[in-house]
Amino acid sequence: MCDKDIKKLALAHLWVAFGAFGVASLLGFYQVVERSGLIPALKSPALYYGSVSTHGVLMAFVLTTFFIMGFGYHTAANNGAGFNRCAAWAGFWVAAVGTLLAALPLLTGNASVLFTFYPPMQAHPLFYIGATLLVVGSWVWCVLMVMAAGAWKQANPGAAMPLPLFATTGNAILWLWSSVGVALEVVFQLIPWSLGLVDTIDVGLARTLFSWTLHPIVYFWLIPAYIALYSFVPLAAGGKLFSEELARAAFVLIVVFGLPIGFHHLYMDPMQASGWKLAHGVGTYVVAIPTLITAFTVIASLEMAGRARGGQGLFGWIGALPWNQPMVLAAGLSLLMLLLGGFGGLVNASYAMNAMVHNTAWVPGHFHLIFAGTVVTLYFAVAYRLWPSLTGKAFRKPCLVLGQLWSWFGGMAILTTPWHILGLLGQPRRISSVEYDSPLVQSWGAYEAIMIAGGLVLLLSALLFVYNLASAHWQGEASGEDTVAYAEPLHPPGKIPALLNGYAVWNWVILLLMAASFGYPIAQFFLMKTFDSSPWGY
Ligand code: HAS
Ligand code: CU
Repeated sequence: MCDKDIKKLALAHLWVAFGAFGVASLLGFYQVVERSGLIPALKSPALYYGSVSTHGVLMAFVLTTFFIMGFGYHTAANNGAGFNRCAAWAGFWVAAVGTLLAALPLLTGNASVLFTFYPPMQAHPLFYIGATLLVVGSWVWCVLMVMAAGAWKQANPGAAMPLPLFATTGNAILWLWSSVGVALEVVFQLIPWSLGLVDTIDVGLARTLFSWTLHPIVYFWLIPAYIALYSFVPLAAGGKLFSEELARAAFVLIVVFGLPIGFHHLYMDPMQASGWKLAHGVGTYVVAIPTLITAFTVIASLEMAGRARGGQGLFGWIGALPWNQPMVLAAGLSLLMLLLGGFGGLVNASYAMNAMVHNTAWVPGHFHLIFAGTVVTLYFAVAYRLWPSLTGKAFRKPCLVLGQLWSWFGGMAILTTPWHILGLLGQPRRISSVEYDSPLVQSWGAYEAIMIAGGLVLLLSALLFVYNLASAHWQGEASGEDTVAYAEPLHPPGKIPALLNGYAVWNWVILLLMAASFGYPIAQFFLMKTFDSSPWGY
């Protein structure tokens, strides 16, 4: 029989997530040192590519997926939505076995294809099979979350679904839609090709299918962070959520508009026409709107809380907020990183300006700031929030919790500022070193050195995070906390319109938008028959 305890289920997921995070952080530090070339003994392009591939897969796929599943199960159970715990454990084990299978070729240098694994780079079949199992495990989670929400609605006809449950369901639906692209690519192209069943595949089609997944996957990572901003932050600040309706609208907009816009990753690729790229570019600007709504609603909630605590004047409320609360501190730091990381995203999304930054160090600068910065900081805060109730133990030294959040912010600032500058100075991304000598290449040296300092601070902060969790879990004193509370809205929503209380209609809208934005661009590979080198003609 499987274990039905929700706390054990959530903890198992979170420990896999944070274990992967710890290993990936070590690799990250090695990479900044290797790239700088300052320690010649550590210079090894082969090791570098193996390391950066493992780092990317662990951070972008393992940390995120396990965190999202664990937090999602916890959210559903704490909001009165039941699901089959045995199926959840089965999903956990499928995903865990997939991770282990993918780790074998990664750690032996047989899957040095980076986290985007674009062909014609080829990995060992085990890598693709392991990644597929990780996704299959996450599908179990998606189906359980959708069913849990459906059962909740049946049991509470006409009632407003709790906001965290509504958002978690939206994330499950988003991921089901998003993962279809990469699943088609892996199952019909990469696995047969890596097994030698077909000689060649159309890399244009592969990149198009991957772009179907690549943009919405970042919102799959982001939604749990926004759940924390809406559902935990106002309460931790001593206030209420400014508007629940706006929060729901933001989640719906992310789910619907996050999907049909992946071509902003393909602006510089030749196989799609400019009209399609421009259309996806316009959609990319639309999907910034829910983030602007989120910033507005969360900052308004914080302002109300600050004023209720006696803050005066235009900005006095900021100082009045309880910055010693990890959740409040994490919100402030992550909003600052979102401001700058989001600005970088808007530069990327501009069809014209993308030419300036594409495939330069600017891009890892962007996604470390917004993902590793904003999103992961809020993952930390969620872990700190849930830990006392999940483990029943309190943190031994609260100052170490705050210190960890500050050091992660500081390290991220030190790491990503030079990265953005290096991008503008033309340094390519995805390479271990540039061999030619020129004044321009020499000018990169100082920034590379600063990045080592950033990487070191981040490594120490990552280790401190794992230490904080482990020491509380195994050596902490009883916390006395059993449940987790969520923020109340300022005006309790009376009747929520059906469109903001479920996704049935939105699924049809998504179907239409996806058919319009990806239908012909994918069909062209079959209609035009430019290459006819595989048994299926692609
Ligand atoms: Fe991105 C590439 C565009 C958001 C992650 N992105 C990436 C890659 C990753 C990634 C991993 O259009 C690399 C993929 C690869 O390896 O090839 N991104 C955007 C845009 C947004 C965006 C427009 N990205 C994200 C998020 C991510 C993420 C979120 C992870 C979680 N991104 C791109 C593009 C590329 C790209 C191109 C391809 C680049 C290329 O050429 O390869 C938007 O969603 C961002 C919207 C955000 C804003 C910010 C609003 C400001 C706010 C702050 C308010 C705070 C205040 C301070 C005022 C517009 C919310 C208050 C402070 C207090 C203390 C109270
Ligand atoms: Cu994107």
